[in-house]
Amino acid sequence: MARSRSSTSGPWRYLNPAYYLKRPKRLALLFVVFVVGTFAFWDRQSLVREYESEMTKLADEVNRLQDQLRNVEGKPVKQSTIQQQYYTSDKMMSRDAVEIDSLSKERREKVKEAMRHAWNSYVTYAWGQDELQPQTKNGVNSFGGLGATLIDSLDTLYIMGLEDEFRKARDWVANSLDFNKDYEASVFETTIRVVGGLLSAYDLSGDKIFLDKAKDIADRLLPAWDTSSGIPFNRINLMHGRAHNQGWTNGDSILADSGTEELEFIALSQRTGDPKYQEKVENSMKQFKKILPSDGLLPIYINPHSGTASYSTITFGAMGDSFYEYLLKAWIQGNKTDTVKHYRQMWETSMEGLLTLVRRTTPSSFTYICEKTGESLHDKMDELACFVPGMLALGSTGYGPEKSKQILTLAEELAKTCYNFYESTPTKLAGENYYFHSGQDLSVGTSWNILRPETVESLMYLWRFTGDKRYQEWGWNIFQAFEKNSRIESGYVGLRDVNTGDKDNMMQSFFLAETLKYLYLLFSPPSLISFDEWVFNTEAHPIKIVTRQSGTDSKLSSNPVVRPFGRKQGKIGS
Ligand code: DMJ
Repeated sequence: MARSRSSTSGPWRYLNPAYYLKRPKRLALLFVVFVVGTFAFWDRQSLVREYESEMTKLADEVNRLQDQLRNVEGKPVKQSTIQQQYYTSDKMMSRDAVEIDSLSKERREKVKEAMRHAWNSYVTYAWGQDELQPQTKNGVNSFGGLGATLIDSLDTLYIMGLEDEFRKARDWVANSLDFNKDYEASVFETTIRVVGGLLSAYDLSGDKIFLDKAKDIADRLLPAWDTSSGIPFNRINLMHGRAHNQGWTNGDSILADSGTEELEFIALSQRTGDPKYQEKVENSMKQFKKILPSDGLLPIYINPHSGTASYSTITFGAMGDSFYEYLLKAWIQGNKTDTVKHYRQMWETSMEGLLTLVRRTTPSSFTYICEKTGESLHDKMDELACFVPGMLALGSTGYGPEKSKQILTLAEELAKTCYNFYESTPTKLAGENYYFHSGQDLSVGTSWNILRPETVESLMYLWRFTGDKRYQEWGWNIFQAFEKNSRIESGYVGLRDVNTGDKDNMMQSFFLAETLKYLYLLFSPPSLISFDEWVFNTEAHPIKIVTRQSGTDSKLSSNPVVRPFGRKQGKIGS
């Protein structure tokens, strides 16, 4: 008689508990296999985790030792090989491997979601145009139609691991980006957003299309430097190459507009092997060095023909700010060698000048930076000047211990003031500038908020340099205020008035380039875009540090191209 097919016959019998109850030896064997298997799996997982955390610890240790060495020798040292490997391996962006606490993880996911919302809104309503007007759901070409938001967003998408979005943007750059526009572009805005954004995308991804495009636009900007002093004009026609200054400056060039191109143009020379970009910006820097007063503070208007300063205001806010930022960062970009030490010296001179502008409010003793015209100080500070705490923290490490402490303390005090610019308004978003009247601490002047990044930028630096979680809390509060007041169904808008919450109709490209990127980094491990290997341009585009030495600098044209990464293109994620 044929045996009936049941669960006790064939391969199914092994699943029947009764089978094992009758065969205790097999049950024991099964148990042993299960235990050994589980142990092997668990052991492998914990080995991987241990390996990753050991790598992080080793990287930190190497950095610490390098710092010590730097202090002992007073010299820059080579990049950490371990850090280098971490970033150059194909697993470069699997950085979640580095532990961050679960709260930070949760918060940075929220920031990433905000980026997704801003980006998708731009894609839906303003694709390929410069900026999105979220209320009216249309794009505007505020920079000549160069896809400013798209280019400004490339590296943020990459760092956050928004792979599909990055690839789509990359294809637009490859197939549709056209710089041949009959448009009077701002040399400064085009450099920091477009050249900077493209170079950063190149340094991160290794995709040559970004470098080719950066070269194309930089070539169109270059004639702006053809002045008798070497200090550039601030506007140029992208199609015809005619450069000029706008009427309202009386023919003068603006300090920040003329002295915030070093990072991008030096990086371009390093990566293309063509020295002409670096030569232009370093030539104008020579002129700035010549006219730098003993307190290192230059007024905001400079005559491009004579190369001298016109009588005007000194400020770390609008029109002055990033000139000082780039003195420090050009030194860091060159890896702090003798070839670039004059940048550091100029920066230190300017910081002595800055100290003379520092005052405290009454009654609460908030520290702020005054503006100055002639010999008169004005008790006014722009939110734009809130990049200073971050810059001071970044520069503090180059001083001896005592001075370093003084500078870092000042950075912390100023960051507190900047945070209070936010905390003190009904919407918890900062106004554009503040006045400090005796007995009244701070009061908002121009009351709009256009999604600016400077305060969260400084919080990110301070958190990295001090490890104080208070800066993460402050950043989180600011992020929540943006979510509450600025987020609408079709993007993010600024406020016309931080007192009433009345909304404007513009999603500035720097919100995606800077504000959201710095917030994301505030909740990420410091090894993500580490300060040992990267320097942020003034639009928050990370540029790879490449050591500069006089010999290699002068041979740039015959040198092979400096490729920041040896790794394969295309692996992205966070
Ligand atoms: C950005 O374009 C840059 O950060 C620039 O240096 C200053 N202004 C905006 C952000 O506020």
